[in-house]
Amino acid sequence: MINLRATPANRACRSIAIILLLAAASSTHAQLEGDKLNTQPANHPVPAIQDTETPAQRDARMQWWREARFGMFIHWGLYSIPAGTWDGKQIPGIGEWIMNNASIPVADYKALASKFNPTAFSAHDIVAIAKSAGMKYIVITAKHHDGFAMFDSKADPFNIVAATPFKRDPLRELAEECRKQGLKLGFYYSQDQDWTAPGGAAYKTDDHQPPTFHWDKAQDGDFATYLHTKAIPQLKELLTNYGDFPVVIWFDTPTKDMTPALAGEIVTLLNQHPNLIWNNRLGGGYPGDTETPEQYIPPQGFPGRDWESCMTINDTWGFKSYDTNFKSTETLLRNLIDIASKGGNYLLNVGPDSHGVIPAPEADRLRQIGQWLAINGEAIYNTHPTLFGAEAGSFSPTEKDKKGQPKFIPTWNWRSTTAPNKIYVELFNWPTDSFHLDNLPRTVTSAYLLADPSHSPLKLTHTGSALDVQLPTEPLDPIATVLVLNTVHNKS
Ligand code: FHN
Repeated sequence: MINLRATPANRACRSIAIILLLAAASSTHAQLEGDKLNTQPANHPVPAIQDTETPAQRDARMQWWREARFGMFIHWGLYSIPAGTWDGKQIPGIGEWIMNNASIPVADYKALASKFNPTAFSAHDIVAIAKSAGMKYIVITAKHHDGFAMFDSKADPFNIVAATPFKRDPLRELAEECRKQGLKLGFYYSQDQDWTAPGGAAYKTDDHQPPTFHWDKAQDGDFATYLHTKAIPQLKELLTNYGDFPVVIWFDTPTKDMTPALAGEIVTLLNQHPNLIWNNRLGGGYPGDTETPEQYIPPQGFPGRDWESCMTINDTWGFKSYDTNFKSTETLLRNLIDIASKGGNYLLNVGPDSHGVIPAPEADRLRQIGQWLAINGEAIYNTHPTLFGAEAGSFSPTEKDKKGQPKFIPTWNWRSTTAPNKIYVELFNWPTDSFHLDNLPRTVTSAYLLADPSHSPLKLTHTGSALDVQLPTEPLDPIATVLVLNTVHNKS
C-alpha cells in the first residue's frame, strides 16, 4: 500500500488516483488488490535463477518457505523517533513515510541519526516473540525508503553503526539470535526509492513535482550512480556479511528508473546466492519468486505461484505513537488460517519503537496466536490448500471492486487445509449440531478434534458422497477449533 497524505477531505479522491496511478505504473510495485499476475515471458538481459532452474530445483529452494507459512515483518528505522509527529503536527499516512509526507529536508531527517539510541533493543527478545508466535522467519528493513541503513555499512556512512550513538548492528544480533532460536532471517531492502541519497528515486506523490518527485535539491542526482555507489554495494554487504543469512531479500517499490538492464545488474549479484528467495518487487520485469499481495488476502490465492500476504497489525508499518487501531487476535488468526487454506504465507508486521521494543499490544496478540498454533500448528505448517473452495466466499453478482470486477465477499464459517492423509477443517462458527460436508474429495475413515488431547473419535454419518460429523456442544477454542478428518488419499 503506497502512502499518500490522507486528510479526511481528500482521502477518497486520492485513493482512486493512487489506485489508477499504481495500476498504470507497475503491477509489481505494491501488488494492490485486483492486480494481474506478471505473465511477461522471460526475456531478461541477465537470466535469473527462476529462468534457469528446473521445477525440482525450485521446489527444493522454496521448500522451507512453503512449510513455514508464518513470518514476522519488522519495519524499524529512524522514523520510529518522530513516530508520526513532526514539528508538533501529527502527519497523516504510514509512519515510515514521514520524511516524504512532511517533506522533511534531507539534512533535518539525517540529523535524527544522532538521536537514535535504542538501548532497549534485544535481538533475543524479538526473536523470542516471533518464536512464541509460531513464526518461522523474520524479514527486517535493512534499509527503507529513507535511505538509513540499519546495519554496519562501509558503502555508505548513513547507517546505524557509523551515524548513531548506538553503534550496534541489529541485523548481526538478530542473525545470531535467529541461529540460536532456530528461525530464518531475511532482509527488506528499498533498492529503488532512497530519499537521502543523491539520485535515489522518490515515488510519485501529489505533494511533490515531476519528474523526480524530490522535495530537496540534495536528493537530485543520477539513479544509475546511486545504484552503483550505494544500493548494489549495500546489497553485496547484506548478502556476504551475515553468514547463512539472509534467506530472503525483500525488494520494494520499483519505479521506471529500474530498467531491465539495471535490474539485471542486481540479478547478477543475486545469482551468486543460489538458495536465496526474492520477491516480485525488484522491477525491470523480473517476477522473482513470490507474489506479494499487500494488506489483503487474494480470494483464491495465486495458483501456480508462491505468495505471501504482508499485513500490518494496526494501520502503519513503522511505529506511530498514536496508531492504536490494532486488529483483534481473532482477525489476525483467521487471516493466517485463510491464507494457509489458499496456499500462501502470512508476513505479519511489527513496528518497534525508538527504544527498539515491539509495542505491547502487538507482542500480546502474537503470543496469543502462538498459543493457538502450539496446539493446532499441524493444521497450518507444511499443509496444502483446501480441496473444497466455496467455503471462502463468493463473487458478488452485483457489487464491484475498485477495478470494476465482481467483488469477492468472504464468508467466515470455516476454512480447510490438507495433508497427504488428512483434511483439516478450521471451524470459526460452531455448528449447532453436526458439521456437514458435501462432495467429499477423499474417503474419510475417522475424525477427531486436534485440541482434544485424547483425540476421541467423533461419530461419522456417510450419505453418498456427503458426510456429517457429530461435534460436542461447545467449541474447544473460541476463535478456531480444528476438526481432523483422517482420509484415504484416493481422489486427489
Ligand atoms: O512504501 C512501502 C511501505 O512503506 C511498506 O514498506 C510496504 C510493505 O510492503 N511496502 C511499500 C508500499 O507498497
